[in-house]
Amino acid sequence: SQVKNGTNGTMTSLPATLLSDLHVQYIKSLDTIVPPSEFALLASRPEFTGIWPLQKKDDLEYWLTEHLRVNGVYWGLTALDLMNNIDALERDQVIKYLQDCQHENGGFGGHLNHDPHLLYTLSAIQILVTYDRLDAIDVDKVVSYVRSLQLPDGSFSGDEWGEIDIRFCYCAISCMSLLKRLDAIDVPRTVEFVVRCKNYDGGFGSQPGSESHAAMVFCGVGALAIVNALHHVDADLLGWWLCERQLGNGGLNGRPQKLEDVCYSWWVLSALSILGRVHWINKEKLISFILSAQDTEAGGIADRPGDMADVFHTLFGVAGLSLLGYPGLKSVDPVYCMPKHVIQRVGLAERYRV
Ligand code: GRG
Ligand code: ZN
Repeated sequence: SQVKNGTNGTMTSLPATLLSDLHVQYIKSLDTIVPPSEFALLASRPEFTGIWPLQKKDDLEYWLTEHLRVNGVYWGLTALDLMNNIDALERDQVIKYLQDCQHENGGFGGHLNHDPHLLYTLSAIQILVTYDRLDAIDVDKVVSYVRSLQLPDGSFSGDEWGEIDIRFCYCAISCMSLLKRLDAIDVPRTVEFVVRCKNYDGGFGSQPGSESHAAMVFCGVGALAIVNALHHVDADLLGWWLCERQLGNGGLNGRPQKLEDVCYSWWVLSALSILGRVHWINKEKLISFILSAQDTEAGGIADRPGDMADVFHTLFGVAGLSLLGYPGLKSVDPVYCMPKHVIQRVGLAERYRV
């Protein structure tokens, strides 16, 4: 461990390595933990499947983020597989939970009895593909759900309420690609909309005319990569904007004048990786920054050193380290944000070229 002056003047110890075992325990600890006194009551509820995924139930945050459960399982499971511990979650319980989250219209809710949305539908498909269990659900229904959300200008709304942004184009394209059903949506029109979100700085915003933001850059570049349309990206211009996201402390921000955050290790680095320009940033400094955001006692990774860890930043920290070639981690696919061995198994690897 390195030793450094903390902001409050005390000496704090910074971890010099990835504490994988601790992070595996942290992710496992988010799964269930129902006290025996509550178990009988919970188990008697019709919606109970034995799993209350990925948040400790006694946290207030559990209830505030209840709509994010299916995403949480995807973040946790992917991080676990990259750390060679996919079996830390109960596969059959997760599959049953997802089945219970699928609606009659084919879409998935973020949790039991929650409305369907593209964000959760993609997470559910990612989990099922990772487990090689698409047979557990009605795939045709998912395809017709996603297809029903496409608008005449090629964009997608996230659900029936009609919020539109580039994230949902990515979700639809990734989802249909994983299901081998890109034929079911209008891909050329989707590409047209994504290209309209591109800015003079080479980046992408959430909608046409919106400021470039690294998470939207991932969505734009990822979507274009999947459908072999990367010729719409100026790799040098965008690569320059992306590498300018690195700050003096090694961390990356999501747009100019903003703070560093571990999740941009994914949004920025995945795009640089797709464009073949990871070497444009200082890898060693970014690795140190990610490692410094680990919780060395309870496990997990936070957005930045000293903040509370969560499963979202744990995935993006681990996935970022994987893109940086950190030892002992499985390779992650920069387009799908899934383990590369899974993307290879389904025959979708190396389809994209800059
Ligand atoms: C398969 C990895 C994967 C994703 C699916 C939903 C999605 C596709 C991508 C978008 C995810 C998203 C919106 C991430 C949030 C990024 C983020 C930290 C936004 C915060 O923005 P601000 O303005 O923070 O609050 P800054 O950093 O700009 O101060
Ligand atoms: Zn973040």
